[in-house]
Amino acid sequence: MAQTYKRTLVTSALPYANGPVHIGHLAGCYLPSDIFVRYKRSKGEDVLFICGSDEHGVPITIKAKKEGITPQDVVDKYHKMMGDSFKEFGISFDVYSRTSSKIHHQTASDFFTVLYDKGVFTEQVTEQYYDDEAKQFLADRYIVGTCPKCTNPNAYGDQCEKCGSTLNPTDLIDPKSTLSGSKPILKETKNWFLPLDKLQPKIQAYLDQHTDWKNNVYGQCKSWLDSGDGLQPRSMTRDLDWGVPVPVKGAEGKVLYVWFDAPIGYISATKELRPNDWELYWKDKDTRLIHFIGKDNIVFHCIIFQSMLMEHGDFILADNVPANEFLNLEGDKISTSRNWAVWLHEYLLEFKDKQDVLRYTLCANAPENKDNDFTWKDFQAKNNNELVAILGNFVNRTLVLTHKFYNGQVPASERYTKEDLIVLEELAAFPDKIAASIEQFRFREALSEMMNLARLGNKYLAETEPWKLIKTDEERVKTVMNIALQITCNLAIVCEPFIPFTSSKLFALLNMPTLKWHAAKQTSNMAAGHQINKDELLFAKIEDAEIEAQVKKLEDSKAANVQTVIAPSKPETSFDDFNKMDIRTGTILEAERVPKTDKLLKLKIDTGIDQRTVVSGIAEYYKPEDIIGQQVSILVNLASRKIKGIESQGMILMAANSKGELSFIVPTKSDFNNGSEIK
Ligand code: B3M
Ligand code: ZN
Repeated sequence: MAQTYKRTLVTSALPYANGPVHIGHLAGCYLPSDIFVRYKRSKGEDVLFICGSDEHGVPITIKAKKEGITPQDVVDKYHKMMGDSFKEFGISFDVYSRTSSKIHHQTASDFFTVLYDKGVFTEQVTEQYYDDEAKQFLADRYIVGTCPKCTNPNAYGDQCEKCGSTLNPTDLIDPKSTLSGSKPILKETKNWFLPLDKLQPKIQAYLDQHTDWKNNVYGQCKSWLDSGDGLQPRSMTRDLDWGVPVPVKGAEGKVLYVWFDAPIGYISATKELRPNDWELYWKDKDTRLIHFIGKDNIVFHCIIFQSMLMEHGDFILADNVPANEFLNLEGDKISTSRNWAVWLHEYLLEFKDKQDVLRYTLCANAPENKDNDFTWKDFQAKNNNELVAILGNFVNRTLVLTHKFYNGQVPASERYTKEDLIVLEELAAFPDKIAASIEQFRFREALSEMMNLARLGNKYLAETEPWKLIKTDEERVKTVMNIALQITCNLAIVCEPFIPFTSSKLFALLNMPTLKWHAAKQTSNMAAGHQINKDELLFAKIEDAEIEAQVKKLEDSKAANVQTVIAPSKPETSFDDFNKMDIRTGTILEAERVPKTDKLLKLKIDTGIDQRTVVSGIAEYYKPEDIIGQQVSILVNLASRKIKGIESQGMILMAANSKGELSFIVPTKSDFNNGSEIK
């Protein structure tokens, strides 16, 4: 609501430290929050920008299990990796903390204790799913099943990612353990619940004060409150061993629910950053708290975390929670497991010093109100047709002409024409226009206004044609070039939140100190006589080959992910039946195609027992000349039979994958002579 604040605390969702950052994360919340904060700093406002790694929860332990390392190893690796790539990409967090830190454990633990002592939680013994093979309760992502709301068959125990519903494991239809794949059993356990049902009226009242939130956010919250039975109690503790221990007697072996501790991470990180005055940012009503998140985090931030803050009592509540929708990649949902993503650390290596091209493209295509798509073709077009052709072109022409006409010294403006005055007036109006869009979290609109300023510059040069005019009216050209330089300087100011690397390069080219936002309302920042530096191109064209290489990389990962179909198992067999088979190692001595067939090879095999002929259907995968000397496994006591008129005595054993490809099965150690038994 319209209120003036003394300071702003901006948080950006704490990413799980279980994998690297990809463009979906960036577009979802990190880039918009960075733009917002950079703009606030440029305005000279008191703002803190908080983030860190979310290091608890089942996503971490699942990853650790998969890689055969400890959860701590997982979070150490990805915390560093994510922190480094955010930094290199220019995401200007004031602090990038982590929830495994001591200060966080203490803060989260204390927070729980306050709510516990106030009697906020309801203590309940309930039946929860338990994996009897893995000897573990199945919380959150340890359990999957069919979503009762939208029938997505891969909903997690805490959330359906398809329809966004928050779930409890017992809501799932046909649940399965992701640890063993088995059907879980129910087992009693005690947990502490946040009674969201009882808190609903308070949450309702809070949301009623925030009808100004983005439609997608407000709408999702409303639908939670208005749905069927309204909000349901939610357990804030888990029977797991990775997380913040529940600080209550009788809760040994339990940890805080990751969505209880993670948002408290914003508070811990602020404490770490400002040990002496962090409370100002969390407890003073003159502070404006804003959470930037992705759409799958809406309910946790807008409802659960705000309820926690309300019940605690010492803290301010969020004034806004701008959430973006999802970014797709080349028309397909970004997926870590299918490697369908553009990974930030790879981008930074492959597109050295081109952070701003990605920042620009992601902002121009931000999924602000609906899901949106990133394509490499569009990335190239945004660079070549906008950054190079509009912004780069204007700046370059201005700098080159200044050197050519005045040896790089800013000329004095002489007399303004009516057209000049209009341009100057428009120039001075840009910062407020851009600011208004940023303040409303409309970053795409703000970015396109910024580019309109470069367009204005191009149009002005095209109309005044200083390169021609210099021959007939030198005095007039001085004014024109002075104005073009003022536009360039103001561009350096207003582009900073979006493309900060370009902004510093521009200030350096102009030989100017970094100017703040308010200066962009002036039209005389570049003083007459000021010497600028030698011109340099701001952006380089991106060639087709670079884009094709990226598209190919994605196609390769698609090919590598063709769903493997596992054949169902055959009916049981007895040991005696298996034992009747005599399988030996052998070596192919000769191989030739069986005439008039595509698949068959006639092989001569040394089995150790004898040398014999076998007809084998492997011709599509192996050329005769390549397999002479190849070791094989052969079933030697198979009744012989005639194939295409050839007596085949035995069968070569092959592994066959779901693509129908074949591979020999051989001992992996070298000294297994022909005739060794396989059993
Ligand atoms: N780690 C979810 C996510 O990465 C979660 C956000 C926590 S914000 C407090 O999508
Ligand atoms: Zn669903």
